[in-house]
Amino acid sequence: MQFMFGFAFAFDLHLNCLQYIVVTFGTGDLFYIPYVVPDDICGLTSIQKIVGGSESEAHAWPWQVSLQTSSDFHFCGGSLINNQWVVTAAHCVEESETYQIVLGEHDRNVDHGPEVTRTTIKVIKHEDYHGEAPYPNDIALLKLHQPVEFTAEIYPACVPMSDDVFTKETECWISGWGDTKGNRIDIDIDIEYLLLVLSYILVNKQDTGDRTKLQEMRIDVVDNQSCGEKWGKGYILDTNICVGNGDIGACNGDSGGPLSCRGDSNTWMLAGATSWGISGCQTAGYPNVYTRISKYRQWIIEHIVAN
Ligand SMILES: [Ca+2]
Repeated sequence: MQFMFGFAFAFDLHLNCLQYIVVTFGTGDLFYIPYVVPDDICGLTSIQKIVGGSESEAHAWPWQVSLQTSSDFHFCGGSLINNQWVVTAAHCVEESETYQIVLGEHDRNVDHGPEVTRTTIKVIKHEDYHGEAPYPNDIALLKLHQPVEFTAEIYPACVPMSDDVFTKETECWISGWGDTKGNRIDIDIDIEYLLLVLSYILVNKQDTGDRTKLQEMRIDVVDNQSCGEKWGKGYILDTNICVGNGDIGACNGDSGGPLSCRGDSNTWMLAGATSWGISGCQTAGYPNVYTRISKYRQWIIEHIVAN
């Protein structure tokens, strides 16, 4: 098997053909482009999960990234899905902007060594994202200026198959650095979302945890019908996945950051990207709403291949 680019990995042998796009050139030679989403190289973490924790053990979620402005201002989370692409929420980013992506991070105030910083060379917001409730298609892809090497601290989440389902029996966790959601203020956003962001800030200010370190929380998936009944007609789309009950715990996840759920093969799937929730975040009865990544698998693959 021949690889076009220099960043083929030793473990490529384990890939199945789904991870390759076979392209032909004028000579008729076949080349294999490294995977688009590496279904066999994803979703592993060396940290065993303990229910009830709040600060995550360092690097428990090695796909978790921090989105920052060029002045190191953290404003959203995201998830690594292969060696050069990150999934986040569309409401976090603008296509005209360049962002810093910090991978391998845990404590944002301490340089541990595994942190890697990349800048974005492409920001792709979903074409049909609308910045007003219910924020449909709240997903974006970020291309890093250089691929990253996978390590114990930097590793992609699995992108779920289109028909993968996650239920309240699934073990799911949210994670994020929750203290900095207000940084979107200097970026062009609509007032409704701004209010949502402010509500997150208020909640997080009441949190006594150390918000410079990655926080995590075990959380239950709520089925879409129940979630829709709680929110009211039209709010919950089949491209959403709901978690929790809308109280303070569900605010732990940064916007754009991962909802990680344990898959059948015990690897962690990127079930969702944090999208929106109840203003104030403390009103029980209103689950938090995430972008359901399984519904965007094809969109993700198509845009990575084209870019
Ligand atoms: Ca650090």
